[in-house]
Parts: sequence; C-alpha cells; structure tokens
Amino acid sequence: MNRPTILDAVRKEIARGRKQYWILLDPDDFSLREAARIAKSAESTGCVNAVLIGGSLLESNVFDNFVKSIRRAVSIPVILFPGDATQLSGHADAVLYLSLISGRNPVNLIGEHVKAAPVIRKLGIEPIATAYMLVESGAVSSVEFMSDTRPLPRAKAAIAAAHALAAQYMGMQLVYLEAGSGAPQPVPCEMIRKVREIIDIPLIVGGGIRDGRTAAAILAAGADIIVTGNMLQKKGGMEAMKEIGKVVQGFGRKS
Ligand code: 1GP
Repeated sequence: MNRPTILDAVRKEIARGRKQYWILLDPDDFSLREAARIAKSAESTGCVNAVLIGGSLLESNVFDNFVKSIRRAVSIPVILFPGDATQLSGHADAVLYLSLISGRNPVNLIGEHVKAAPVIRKLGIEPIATAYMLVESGAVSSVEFMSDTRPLPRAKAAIAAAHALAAQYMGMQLVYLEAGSGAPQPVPCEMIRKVREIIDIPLIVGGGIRDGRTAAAILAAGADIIVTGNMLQKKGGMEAMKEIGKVVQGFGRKS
C-alpha cells in the first residue's frame, strides 16, 4: 500500500530540478504493433519518461489490447489520458483523472468521473487528479468539439492562472495546459509563466509542440512536463522526438 506512486516519482524528479517528456499514443492512429515499436524506441532514447494513451474520439475497439501491448513493450510508466470513462485498462500504471476545468460542461467536471471511479478502483490503477485546461490555439480542437466547451482565450493569461489556482485549492494534483492535438500554435509562454507563478503543483503543457526550440521556450516559461503526440505519425517524427527529448534532458541538467 505504501509503494511509491507515479505521482510521487514525478514530484521527486521535479524537486530535483528535472523536467519530463511524455509521449502520447492515440489508439486510433497506430496499430498495436506500430505503437509498441514506437514506444520501445522512444524508451530506448533514454529521454522519454512516460507513455500516455488516449484520444478524444475512439473509433477502434482495441483499447485494452493497445495498452497491454505497450505495457509489454516498455518499462517506463504507462499512463491513461482518457477521452471518457470507457478508456480505462488495468494494464496501465495510472490514469490522469481529468477534469476539464476550462469548460462548464458538467459531464467533463463530474459525470465521467462518477462512471470511471468504481472501474478505476476495481482495476487497481492510480488515479491522478488533473486539472485539464484547454487553451485557444487558432483552430477548433477535437477536445473543444467533443466536450462542447470553449477554450480559454489565449491572450488572457490571468484567467488561466485563476483557473489553475482554483484547481490547486480544490486539491488537484497536476495542471495540464492543452492547446489540442496538432494545434497550429502551442500554449503561449506568457500564460505558462503566469500559471507557473501562481501554483505549486506540477505543470504539464501539450499540443502543437513540434521542435526543440518550442519545447525549450515552454520549459523556460515554467512547464515541468512536455507532451507530444501527433508528430510521431509524421515523416521525421522520431527525429523530432529525439530532438525534443534532448532539449528536455539538457534543460533538467542546466537548472
Ligand atoms: C497532448 O494533445 C497533445 O497534450 C498532443 O498534442 O499531438 O499536437 O503533439 P500534439
């Protein structure tokens, strides 16, 4: 029962001044074999700290097998990033228990949580209470459309900071600033800075990060963890992943 949790390990790394790099694999985008191969080579670079699995719209019915094949392929943590309460699997180590606090849709604030809670308990995976904040990025994201919520205005850093602080006061364990998968622009650095200044809990930033330079700016603004997903489907995706991984590792060493 007193085993260190995934969250403990993340907090410990951050306390040591280390940044983290997580990659996201959407079961709709890769075959089981492809996903396992990508996860394995990501782990072998030594600069990817965890694999997230999930998606806004799950068209395939292989979720559990998908998680299982990645679990078998790697020894780094496998963490669920579910679009809804159906995306759960006992083969994962943990689940981001996401509350879409940028929106006002009760389904994403409590509805899916109630459905998921007994399942998570039964499966024995670690729930990590995560304040999920969707940020305007110049295009309608899948999260925006599927959740029927509005993203936070990108020029209003103070509004984002107030949401993040509210989440911390409500006892949430992580804040996740999300521009949306394939976003034309990532979360603005000014917003990351403002959120970082006001909260003490770890800060994840994802969406639209495609190169080392962008990753460096986001880390410098105060992100603790960077997530990329989409680019792994693209030509040169593995190289971009390595480049970002090196930046994240180097950053940890410098600071
Ligand atoms: C995870 O949605 C992101 O937060 C992933 O975004 O696919 O744009 O890397 P990309």
